[in-house]
Amino acid sequence: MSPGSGKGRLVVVSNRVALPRAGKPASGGLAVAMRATLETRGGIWFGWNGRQSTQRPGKPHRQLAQGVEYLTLPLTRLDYEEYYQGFANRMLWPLVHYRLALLRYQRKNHEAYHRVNAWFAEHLMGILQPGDTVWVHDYHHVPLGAELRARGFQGPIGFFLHTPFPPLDILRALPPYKEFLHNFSAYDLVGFQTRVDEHAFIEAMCDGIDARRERKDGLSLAGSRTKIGVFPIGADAEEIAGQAIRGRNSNQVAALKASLEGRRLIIGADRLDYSKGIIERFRAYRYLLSTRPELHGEIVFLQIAEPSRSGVPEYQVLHHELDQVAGEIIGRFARFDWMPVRYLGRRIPRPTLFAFFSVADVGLVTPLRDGMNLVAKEFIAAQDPDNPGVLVLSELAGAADQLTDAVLVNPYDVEGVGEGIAEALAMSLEERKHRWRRLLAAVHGDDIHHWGARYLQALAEAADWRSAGERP
Ligand code: GDG
Repeated sequence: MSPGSGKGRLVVVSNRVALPRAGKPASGGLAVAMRATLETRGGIWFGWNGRQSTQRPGKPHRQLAQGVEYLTLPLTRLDYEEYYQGFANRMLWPLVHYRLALLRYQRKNHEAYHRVNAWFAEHLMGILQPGDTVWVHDYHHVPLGAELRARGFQGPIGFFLHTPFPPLDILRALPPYKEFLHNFSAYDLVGFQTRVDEHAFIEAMCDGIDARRERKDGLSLAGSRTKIGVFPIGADAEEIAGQAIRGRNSNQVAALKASLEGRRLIIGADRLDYSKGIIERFRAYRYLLSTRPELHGEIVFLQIAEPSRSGVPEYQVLHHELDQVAGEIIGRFARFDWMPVRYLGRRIPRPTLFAFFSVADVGLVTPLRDGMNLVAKEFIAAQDPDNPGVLVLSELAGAADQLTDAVLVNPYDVEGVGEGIAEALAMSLEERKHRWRRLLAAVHGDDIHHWGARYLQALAEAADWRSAGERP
């Protein structure tokens, strides 16, 4: 049996594992899709449990649910500080989002990145069996494939990057960028969200470390072959539509509508992250209010921003800036009977979120850079077909490749985003319906379940191609 055709177990590795909790459905599109794939095929989900410990445990914690094995490990305080906060959050995250001014590089953090990935590989080697397929997710684990190969694992290993991949000239800000790039040649398949990311990756591999192109979708380096592909991640469109319909009759939606008193609702929902362009969005809203007095008292902007990575200084600054700009808008425009902005600094339940999306007139998704952005797709999936809202979407989100019928804006152009919101508010019902139908078709075309199946099929083919290249 060739490595690619193995029908063995699937072993998913990601920074955070969505552990099943009794009676609770998986939250988040990726968690739902991974679980569904693992439950059908049988397999293991391996990764960090989100906690810190004083010592490294001897073996991962094991939990079984619906035929899936969840294996998780805590990080030591030092690994958490150096690998997770230091390298993943303060170096790789800003790097892949093109934010050079925010990079913080320290050699000890880079060493910790390799130390943690080597430690994960040690544990995985005790688990993996012939015929297994490994699927590694995201920038936290780029070296994992090479660590597994160095320990003798020969089965298929795929990698998928959820974030953008920056061009070589940006990547070179990472001092050991060559070593970083070399890691990718251990994988059979490297998947990206968009063509732009794929293109940047191929150029970086060829110009940065002399990889050679083979056919149109492959690279070879030092005798090993890696396939490259684009797999735009999707939302669970049907599930979201169902939750939105049920939620439209909920108490929360009734309370929200009553509080709006007939005013139109503009909504945004993001992790509080500088890549999401939230501050710039507030400035755009401020511009809108300052140039269109006729909208005063007529609209409300509801921003939901769940705090994220709050131990990282750059996120604390962001939090402070958001408080400031929201307060300033209220101070300048609010009337005793009208609040132009509502800002919720916490997470709300998914069904409530989708129900709120479904009654909103405008959805604002304006990241400065985003691998995909699932909120954009979820907003479309949640709309009421008889009265759909309008999506204002950053052209710098991966989702803009598929959602071309949204009102596309450049998030750096504060006035342009303000004009985009005005255009969305003025759009006729006929035009809204027309655009929404096309957008919904695009969201269905890249459904999350389809995404997982497509990636794994391509991984099996890539593994066959790689092993064919290894024959004498
Ligand atoms: C990375 C990439 C890529 C948001 N507020 C609440 C809430 N959310 C949910 C959304 C959505 C998820 O969080 C955010 O997904 P994104 O795709 O926007 O972004 P990242 O977390 O940065 O994820 C990104 C993604 O990976 C997948 O490949 O699209 O580009 O950066 O599902 O609905 N959920 C709840 N309450 C909230 O208040 N329950």
